[in-house]
Amino acid sequence: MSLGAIPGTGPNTSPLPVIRKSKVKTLADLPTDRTLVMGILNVTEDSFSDGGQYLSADAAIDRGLKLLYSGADIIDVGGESTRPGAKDVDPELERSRIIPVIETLVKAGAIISVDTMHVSTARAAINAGAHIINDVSGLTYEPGMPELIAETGVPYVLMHRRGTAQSMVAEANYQDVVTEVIGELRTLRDEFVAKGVASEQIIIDPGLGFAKDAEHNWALLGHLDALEELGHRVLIGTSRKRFLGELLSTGESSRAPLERDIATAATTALAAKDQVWAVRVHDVAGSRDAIKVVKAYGSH
Ligand code: PMM
Repeated sequence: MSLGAIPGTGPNTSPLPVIRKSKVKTLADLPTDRTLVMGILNVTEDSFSDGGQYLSADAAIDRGLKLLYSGADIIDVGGESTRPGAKDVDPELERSRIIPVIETLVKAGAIISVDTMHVSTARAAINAGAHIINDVSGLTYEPGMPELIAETGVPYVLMHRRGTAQSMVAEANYQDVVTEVIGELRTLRDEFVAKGVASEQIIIDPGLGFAKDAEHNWALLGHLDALEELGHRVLIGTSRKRFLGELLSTGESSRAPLERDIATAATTALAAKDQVWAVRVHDVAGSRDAIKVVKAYGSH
C-alpha cells in the first residue's frame, strides 16, 4: 500500500511520511466494553513469523498504519526478537529501529506499546510518545525498570518468563503451572509495587511460550479466571505460536506460522469470553471479528 494513499498521510517526499496531528489519541480513548486488540509490529530480523519483513522505518510505518486501519486498538512495536535462542540486540540498535516508527505512528493517532526489556529504550520510547511498556523479561528484568515505571506512571505489562531467550526452553519445568506462574507473577508484582509502581499501572501476562510447552500454555489458557484474580488487567499472546502449529500439525510437520491465524482468532474468542483486557495478535481483523461474535453472544 502506498503511504500517500492512507488517509492522514501526506505525499512521501521526506524519508518518513508526513502525518497530520489531528488524530492523536490517549489511552483514555480506548474502549472499555470489549477485549482490546494489540497488533504486532516486529521491527526485527528474526521474530519467528514475521522477522525481517519490516526492518526499514518506511516498511514498519506502512505495516503499523495497516494494523491501525484494520482495527488495532494498540500497536506493539518491538526492535528485539524474543524467540527462544534469539541473540540480544544492542539497545542503541533497538532504539534506532523503533523510535522513528513510534514517533510517526503516535502522530497518526496510534496508541503504542513498546516491547522492550531495556530501561534506556523504554525511557526513549516514552519520550517519543509511547503509551505502554511491554516488558517480556519476566523474572530477569533490568535494574531500574520499576523506578522508571513509577516515575513516568505509564501502564506496564509484567509478563511471566523464566530465564532468558537462550535458557528458557530448559526452564519449562512445573509441578502445577497455573499456581506457579500466578505465584511468580505475584512476587514480581509486589516488587514493582514496593518500588512505587501503582497497582493500576500493572497489566499481567502469563507469557505463553516463554519457558512453557504446549501443555503449559493450554493449562494457562484454561485458567485465565485464576490469573484475573490477581486483580490486574490481563493480556495474552497466542498469535501464530508454536503450540498452535503443533495442534494443527498433519503428520510430522507443524502447521506453518502464517497458517495459524484462524486458530489464533479462536483463542481470542475464548479469551474475550473470559474478559481479558487485550490480546496481542498479528492478524488484527480476525481477532476483531472474533471479539464481535463473543460480544453479541454474551448480550442475549
Ligand atoms: N510474545 C512475543 C513477544 N512479545 N509480549 C507479550 N506481552 N506477550 C507475549 O505473549 C509476547 C510478547 C513473541 O511473539 P512474536 O515473536 O510473534 O512477537
